[in-house]
Amino acid sequence: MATNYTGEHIEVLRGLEAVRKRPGMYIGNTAERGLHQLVYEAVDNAVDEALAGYAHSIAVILHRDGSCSVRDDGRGIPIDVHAEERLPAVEVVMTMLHAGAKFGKGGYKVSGGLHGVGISVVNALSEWMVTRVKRDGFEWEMKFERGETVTKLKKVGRTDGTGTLQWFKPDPTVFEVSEFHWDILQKRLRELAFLNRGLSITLCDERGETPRQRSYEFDGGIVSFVEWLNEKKDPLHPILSTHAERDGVDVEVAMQYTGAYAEQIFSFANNIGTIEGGMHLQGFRQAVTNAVNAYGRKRGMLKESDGSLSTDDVVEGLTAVVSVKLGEPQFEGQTKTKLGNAKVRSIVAGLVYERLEFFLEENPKYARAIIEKCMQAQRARDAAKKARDLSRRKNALEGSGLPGKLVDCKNGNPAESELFLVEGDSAGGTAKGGRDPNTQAILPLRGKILNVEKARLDKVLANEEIRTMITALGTGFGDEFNVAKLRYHRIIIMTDADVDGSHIRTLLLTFFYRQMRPLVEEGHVYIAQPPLYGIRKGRKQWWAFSEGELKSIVGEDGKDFTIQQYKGLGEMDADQLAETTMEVGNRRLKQITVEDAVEAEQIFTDLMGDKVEPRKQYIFDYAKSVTNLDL
Ligand code: 0RA
Repeated sequence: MATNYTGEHIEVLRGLEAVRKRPGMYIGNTAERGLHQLVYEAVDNAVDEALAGYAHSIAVILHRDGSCSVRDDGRGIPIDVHAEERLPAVEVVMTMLHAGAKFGKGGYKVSGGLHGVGISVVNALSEWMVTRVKRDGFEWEMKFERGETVTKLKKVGRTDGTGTLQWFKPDPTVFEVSEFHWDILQKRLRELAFLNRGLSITLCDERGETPRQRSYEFDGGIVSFVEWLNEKKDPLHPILSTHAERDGVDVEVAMQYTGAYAEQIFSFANNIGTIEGGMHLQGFRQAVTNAVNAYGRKRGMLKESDGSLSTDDVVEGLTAVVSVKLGEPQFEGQTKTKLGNAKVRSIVAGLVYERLEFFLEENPKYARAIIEKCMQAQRARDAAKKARDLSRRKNALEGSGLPGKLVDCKNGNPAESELFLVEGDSAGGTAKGGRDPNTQAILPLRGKILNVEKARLDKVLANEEIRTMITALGTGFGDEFNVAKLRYHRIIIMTDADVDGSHIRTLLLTFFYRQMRPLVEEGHVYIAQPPLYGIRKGRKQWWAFSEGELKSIVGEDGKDFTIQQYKGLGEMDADQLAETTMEVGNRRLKQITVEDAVEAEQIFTDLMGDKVEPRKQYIFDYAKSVTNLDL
């Protein structure tokens, strides 16, 4: 890729007014996601400079005033005057939309954020922004407010170094939230460090009483990623990996089977998590299926009478990272996280088949363990299917009335109907008393039956309560799932704020994600948010949904307030539950996204995994901070 780049290659498209008018068009939304997108945009620019071979470390700092700075040690944004605009290149980059190398010819850019809109969008949506560039012997500085230049480019000192600092404070009149979350940023920065071998990324949070800092640098790249993902599992063999470029597509794959039941395959295109999959993932799955079947047949382990192993069978217990980088990625799908470039499929499939075939031939012992694992998955799947067929026939015989435990709503219109999945019969009773009988249905689920730790997902289906739920939803599940038959457009999980409650929530989310995925993709699944505290003073009453809210209500000393902590739904009466958690208009619901479900799946894997340690750790962490579980 060309690197002889100067300011002149930058194409200028439009001014920034458009961005402030419709921020959602550029960064997705103006809630939590959009706020963090600002950081990603700045970081992506720095990562591109690293991918081009010039930057080696990136430092992200969350400052006490709510601002964020991103520093890199690359070449520094060019400061020479752009011929057409008669402005320094850096000013063009900062104040004009789509000004950047990636849209022009001769640009070096491989990567780009999910929205890939450029740093000028960050500038437009920031109350203020400071850009400092070190290059050509000096440090230069510019300042902006809401995207407008307020201090022209000037020298602020001498330096031998090079690099760029982007320091911005998100505009509170644009964003509904203002706080950056450590967990969210830390996760993405760690991921970027895994995906870009050798790149050092540091996150520092200066906001709390004691600053916290984490640095990520992985010489193993995505091999380290798989190692990390499997830290708590029992691997069946050493990680195998491949890295090659074909036809302009750079492909990296690392994989390892474990004794777990879930598959954990993460795919990326140009550093973006392709949650919806796409051609690279298809190619990978196809190649693994073919290679495992071919080897099993050749060695006589897989007999003619066994049929073929399906893709689902061969990915059970497989942890893998598939990362491709290419010049002009086509992102498709609802959330633009599905890679559409058709040629990528055969490129990935070819490389993975070759590598896996070679590995199996070279390592007969590991190969045997893998084939046995996949055949076991095949047998379990067959057995589950038989059980399903049986229960379906039974249902047909008994007539398909709605389950007796369901307290249905009167309204027959799914678009206006809600189903509350409530933990326990007693909370179910309270919810029944507090509901709007017209639009709100209640289904109590008995907690102990849903013992996540022991429940392999196939077995979950054998569970009476889960089958009741499927009948109530009306959609069927798995291959026969049909979202058009959904009887309630909002499915609201309402559980206690304790370990059992979170187990049930995790199980349900994982189940929806695996067996009824469109429910999650189309935004039908929600989590109810009951208050954590009830507060009284005299005749006044408040509710607090977080520690922060509690503090802001009672102040620092909190004299004369009576504070009641709610641990379970059952501690509220029907009116209280209705007012705080169920009533449209008053309540807060969290809509579950595919990312939330993926996270739940990971927790589920930890909970039911072969190893006891992560389970203990989870319960321990959970006990420490109930409110931190962001599900
Ligand atoms: C265009 C050209 C050159 C560097 C960059 C952009 C650049 C942009 C960012 C954004 C954040 N950090 C960055 N570092 C570099 C190279 C110009 C040259 O020296 O030839």
